[in-house]
Amino acid sequence: MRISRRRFMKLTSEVSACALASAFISPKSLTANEKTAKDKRPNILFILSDDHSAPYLGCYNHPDLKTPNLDSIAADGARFNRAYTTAPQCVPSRASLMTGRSAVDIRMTRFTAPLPADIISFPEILKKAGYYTGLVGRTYHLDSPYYKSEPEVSRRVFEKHNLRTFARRVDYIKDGADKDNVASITEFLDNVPEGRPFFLQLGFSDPHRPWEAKDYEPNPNSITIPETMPDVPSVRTDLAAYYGEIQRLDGNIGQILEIIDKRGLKDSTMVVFMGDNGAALIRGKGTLYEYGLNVPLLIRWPGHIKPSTVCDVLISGEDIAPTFLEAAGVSALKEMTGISFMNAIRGKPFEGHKYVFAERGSHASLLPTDTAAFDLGRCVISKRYKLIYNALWQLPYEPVDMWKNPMWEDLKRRHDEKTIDPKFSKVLFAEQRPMFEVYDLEKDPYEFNNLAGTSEFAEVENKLKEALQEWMILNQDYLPLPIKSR
Ligand SMILES: [Ca+2]
Repeated sequence: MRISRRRFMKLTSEVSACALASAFISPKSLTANEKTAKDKRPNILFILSDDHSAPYLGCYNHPDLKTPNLDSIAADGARFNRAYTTAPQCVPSRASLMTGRSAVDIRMTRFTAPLPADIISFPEILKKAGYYTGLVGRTYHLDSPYYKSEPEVSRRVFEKHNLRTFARRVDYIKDGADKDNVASITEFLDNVPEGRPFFLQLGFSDPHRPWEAKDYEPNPNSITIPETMPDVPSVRTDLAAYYGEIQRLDGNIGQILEIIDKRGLKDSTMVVFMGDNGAALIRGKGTLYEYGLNVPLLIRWPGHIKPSTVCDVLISGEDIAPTFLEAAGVSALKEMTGISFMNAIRGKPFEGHKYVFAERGSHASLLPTDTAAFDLGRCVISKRYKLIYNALWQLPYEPVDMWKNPMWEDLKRRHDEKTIDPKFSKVLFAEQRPMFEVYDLEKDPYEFNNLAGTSEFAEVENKLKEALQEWMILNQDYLPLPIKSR
């Protein structure tokens, strides 16, 4: 059985926060326990999963995934269908989440870069405003992600120049595995000084590869294969393993929500769940396609969001910081290019971005042996269309985090033997990629039909290139601009 992406994301008769101003619930209705104005500032719990594309949750109408806990966040609050990270990889995306700026602007396009000390992150602003702040669980990635396994020379440089900054930026830091998150959040909450609101970023490793949640996997033969992938046994096995990790994640999230609710913090806490970038599936993580950038974004904030709100506005990873700052009653920095989507959350009219942008750079601590390790690309997304600019168009596609992966090896073999649908051979195994790709996301949500260079869509392509040109100039981008001189 196949299912279209459109069906995954289809709006039902649920309320659109963007359209209905009447959906706004006055904060007055929830101030039964009226205290001082300062006390009304919400706690913010920001939960990040690792490598998670938007349709892969029950609440995005996925036909196979059972994710009741995450679905409950959407049911109690809002689900955003078009949230895009600013990069299809952990580090640059998380850097944007933390700073409200593009990874290019803040010099974070090399995966192992530490966030420069002069770049201010929003938790620092919250801390200054009186919040107790913490980073817990899956590493926040921004003191150099693999610091412990970095080569000795890098470690020496980090020490010599004092490049690890996050212990100074927040009150509480604790790296840990997913199984440790309950203990860590408990300790964090115990440490919150009385009378102060908290901000906590809680990271999960699931569903990052390797996929090992065997006990949570559905039967590979019974799952639905999306149109982005050939329906062959190796794909089924791989995808079922991905679903297993998501279903395990959901159980862990349930434990976290239970802690918040049992402590009586439900009404005073804005719970936000988001993927840090898309899934490590083919044409996912590491690419500027939808599966690389379009992530789940769910927000629960009782009394402020009408239950089962669904929102289709374009959201960028850059918008998280200014939105959290507005929720806390603090001004965003002028350097922040993200915009607060608090009006969308509250059901007020909200236009949002005309365009959102993303970049692809180096990956992990790898030498540039293929485009999984090193690729250079930019992308601009409008409400309907997307333009991808492959600066290393001469090189073929190689999926990220899939070295010696049995599924990918199987697809390569099938391509060589010509037993794979040619439409997959074309997009996965071409010797070179196009420099420009343009997709109509409404008609072609799986991005198979490249419209770049066609006369019919020349105006669309030019408009997108102009928007990207402007963004690249303003971000001091080091790549050649997409519109050349005569
Ligand atoms: Ca990630």
